[in-house]
Amino acid sequence: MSSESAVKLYHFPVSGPSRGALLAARAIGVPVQIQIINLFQKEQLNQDFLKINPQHCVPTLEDDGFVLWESRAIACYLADKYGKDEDDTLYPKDLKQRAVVNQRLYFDASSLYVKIRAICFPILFLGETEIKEPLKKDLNSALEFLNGFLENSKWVAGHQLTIADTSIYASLSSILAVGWDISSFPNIQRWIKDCATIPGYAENEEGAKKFGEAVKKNLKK
Ligand SMILES: N[C@@H](CCC(=O)N[C@@H](CS)C(=O)NCC(=O)O)C(=O)O
Repeated sequence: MSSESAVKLYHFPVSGPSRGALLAARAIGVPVQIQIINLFQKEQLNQDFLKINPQHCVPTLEDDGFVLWESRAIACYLADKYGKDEDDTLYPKDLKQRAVVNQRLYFDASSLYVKIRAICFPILFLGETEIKEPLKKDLNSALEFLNGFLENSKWVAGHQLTIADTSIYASLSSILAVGWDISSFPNIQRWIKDCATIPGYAENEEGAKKFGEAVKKNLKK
């Protein structure tokens, strides 16, 4: 694929969902042309971007005129369209294996990421300066489940890396960069080390670090 025909990703490295889509693209190996939408400067509300995505969120994908947002939908689309046939592991075609990957993706979208956002959004944008106990417990309960998924499994949806790992790792790396204590989740600790082998890992860490710094800056010392 030439760089002119590369898929375009409207992206902000600080955003966990945006990093999730990019990490999936890197794992799949599809060339991506990145256009930064700086959310701290409200660039998502620029008219040009609103014409592409009236919901004004990143990540947003543009592929030969086809526009898609929602990070996990983007990961599924990229894996289906650009995944290599001989490497049917990132988003398996087998019905049951794919169903488990989908289950983990929905777990991230509806539980893990939501609980991370519930902690960080008020600190980043609403003047909150501490992490309240109920929110801590809520996130740790999701982490218990994640730790359980990894009990007898190298990756979150089985013995192969999938787009569930890229999505969940992008979410988790944000809160790890804030300094979350995961010492009581040994399977997660082991999996995090394996995630360092995912293509695009370093790029994800860079964005997560910026996210962590932005949150920590607003936390009461
Ligand atoms: N569920 C969406 C969440 C996307 C989202 O909320 N993106 C945020 C950044 S983390 C955003 O673009 N916010 C700007 C806005 O909504 O105006 C996904 O996974 O892509």
